[in-house]
Amino acid sequence: RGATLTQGRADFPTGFVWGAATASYQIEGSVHEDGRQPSIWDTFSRTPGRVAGGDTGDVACDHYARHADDIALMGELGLAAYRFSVAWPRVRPAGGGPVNARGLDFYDRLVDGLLAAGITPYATLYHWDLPQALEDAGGWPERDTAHRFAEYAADVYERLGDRVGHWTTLNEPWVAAFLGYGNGVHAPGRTDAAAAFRAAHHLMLGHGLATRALREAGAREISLVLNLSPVITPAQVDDPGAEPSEADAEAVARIDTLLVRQFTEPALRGEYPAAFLEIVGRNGGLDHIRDGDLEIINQPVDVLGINYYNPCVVEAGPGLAADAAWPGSEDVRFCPADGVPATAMGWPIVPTGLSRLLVRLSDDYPEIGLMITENGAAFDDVVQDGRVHDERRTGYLDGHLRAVHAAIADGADVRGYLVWSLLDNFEWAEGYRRRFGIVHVDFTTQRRLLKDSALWYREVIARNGL
Ligand code: PNW
Repeated sequence: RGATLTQGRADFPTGFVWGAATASYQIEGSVHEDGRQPSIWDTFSRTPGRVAGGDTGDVACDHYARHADDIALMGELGLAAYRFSVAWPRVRPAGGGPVNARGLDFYDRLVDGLLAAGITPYATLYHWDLPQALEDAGGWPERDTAHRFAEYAADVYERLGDRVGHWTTLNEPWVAAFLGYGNGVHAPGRTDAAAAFRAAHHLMLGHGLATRALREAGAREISLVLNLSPVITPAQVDDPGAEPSEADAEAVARIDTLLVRQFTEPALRGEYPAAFLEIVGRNGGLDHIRDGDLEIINQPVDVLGINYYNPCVVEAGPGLAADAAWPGSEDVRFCPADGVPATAMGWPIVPTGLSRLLVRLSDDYPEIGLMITENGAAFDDVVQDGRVHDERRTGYLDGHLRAVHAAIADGADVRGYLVWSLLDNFEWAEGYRRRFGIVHVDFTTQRRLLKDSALWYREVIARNGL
């Protein structure tokens, strides 16, 4: 089965879900409003040198105050679905401790507004804004954080569960653990491989505990969202069928184990790969993985959410010994993808990587539904006479939708596609200089402007295809 990408018309299945995604700290602003307390991203972004330009999420897209206008914008685009995240530090400002009803009121208004506009809400419970109080108590490397997460998840479900049917526990536990605690590029900025492995396990334990709590409370659909990339060799960028050498195949398998199977195997099969346990054993030990944890992590979930931006290109050879995002991979070299264009993030544009990934996941985990919960690109957009001619973004989205279409034709059960992102926003360590939106935001005036890619996406949605 070799997914090939087509041009011309491509009709998507009836009921395919079209939408867009955002995350709380990246768009809301109003960080002191209605009882919210700091998250690790408030602390991190206020620490000089951590975020490009010294940017913070203090104002961001001012979505907290402007959500009604933003919902109107979504209506104009014809979105069927909107994926947002709930800010834990609004709901339980101290992490544990009392529930802050005023924080939940905001999501109440948001959900009611979405439903009134005919847009289905997809709620994510953790998109990286851990309450600072919990980090002060040790953060995700501490087991208690997983229990606090499940309590908070139950609070949110209790308030919104009568109107929200689609729930995601975690967004990208790999990034939260290995950029947050491994290489320190993200909050809380710690650099400790052992802490990163502990964080990853406790994130997954939190996923399992929260899934169990939500299910018992009656949640209809529960998903886990992972940042997944096919891991390929340089030769496979151009020729997906190229045979890797034995040494390269070993490098590929190692990175795949750390990026993909570290999460999919416990969540969907109830076990950690042996090769993974061996790496953890050499990086701080296995004591934090207790009997019974894997049963908790392996709760049935309905959908696997996939955030895809680019493939991971590696070969055997002296690698990034200094980068604690990849413990145990000092003999793996991360390679540029030569000969293909890149986005403003420097991420190579390889749409066939998405079809390869989707077909592989549906081969390995045939029982789980798939959803593209993020896909998109940053480019250096310019406003010209009231327009943003972002044809490269449109090209990126078109190419990746063709990859989704090809994977569906190959039998992958892909149920929907959510663009990252609805709005230009706070792009984590990159601040506001990287624009992923299909809607342009002027961060001085807060004016929104539909980019050409948004106008194009509106047409795609209207005709359910390309
Ligand atoms: C995802 N990496 O982040 C997040 O879910 C979004 O919040 C974010 O804005 C978007 O993708 C674009 O970056 C990632 O270094 C950040 O591998 C970094 C990586 C992957 C995903």
